[in-house]
Amino acid sequence: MPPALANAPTLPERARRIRLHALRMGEVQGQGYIAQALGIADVLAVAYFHAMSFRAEDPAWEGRDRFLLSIGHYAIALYAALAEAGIVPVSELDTYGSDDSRLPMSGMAAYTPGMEITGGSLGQGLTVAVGMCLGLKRKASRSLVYTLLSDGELNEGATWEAAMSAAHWSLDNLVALVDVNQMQADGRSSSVLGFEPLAEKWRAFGWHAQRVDGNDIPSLVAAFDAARNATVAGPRVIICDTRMARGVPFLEAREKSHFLRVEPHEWADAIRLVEGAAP
Ligand SMILES: Cc1ncc(C[n+]2csc(CCOP(=O)(O)OP(=O)(O)O)c2C)c(N)n1
Ligand SMILES: [Mg+2]
Repeated sequence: MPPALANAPTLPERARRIRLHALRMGEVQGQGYIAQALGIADVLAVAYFHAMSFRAEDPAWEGRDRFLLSIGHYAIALYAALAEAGIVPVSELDTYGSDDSRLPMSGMAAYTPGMEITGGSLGQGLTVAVGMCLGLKRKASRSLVYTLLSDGELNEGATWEAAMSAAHWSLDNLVALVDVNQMQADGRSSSVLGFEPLAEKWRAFGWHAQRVDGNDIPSLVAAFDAARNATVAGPRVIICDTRMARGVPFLEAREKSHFLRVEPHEWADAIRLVEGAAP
């Protein structure tokens, strides 16, 4: 291993820093999609610091793997990862959600380096990913397209239309990541519109499907490796069961976790808890 890599932060440390960046952004607004960011931090750490090829100094490098954030409201989580990756300056995170900021509350491709698509109108990320994968294949590119969608987006018909298309075109350069945090704006996912058995559904749609604990870094590493190296034809999906607000127990306990309001004095407590969890 080259010395630079030997000194690189571990994946748990990357995940911890992603959580801290997200909490600091959350504190700027006093509220927001912080539970999603804390829940998905381990997945983002493994995506950016184990699985994906990118150049921090050249985010539009043609040979990069793409990361498509379908769920625009998770932008706070992706900004945290982009900052940790050196694509967005950490000092800029303080501008999150402010007028004229490059970091709007919902992710927009035109504003932010490293933000590949404008998400937020839910259910579209996978459709865009399918088109992008087809285009990359035509160019004989070896890049992979990762796209993060939420369990709420499983309620969208377009998601399943895209899933069928990806299998039809045998898109083995596509890796969908589904954040199953069991929550949506209107309540628990299982009461809004049930989607189980989920891995079996994706398999029936022609996908190589794995289901893992999305807060367990070794399991995620194994799943990302298997998704890349699987010799089967067709698209891959990693279904990630995550816990909202992971790492901050008093926020994990909140029922209405889709959009958290956090009292001013609680931010420091939350940051202390994550800082104290140094691996
Ligand atoms: C097409 C569309 N319909 C509705 C919304 C409003 N909306 C914003 S977030 C959200 C919840 C979606 O579920 P999920 O992403 O699983 O929620 P979370 O896990 O973040 O609580 C909804 C319905 C939207 N952004 N786009
Ligand atoms: Mg959800």
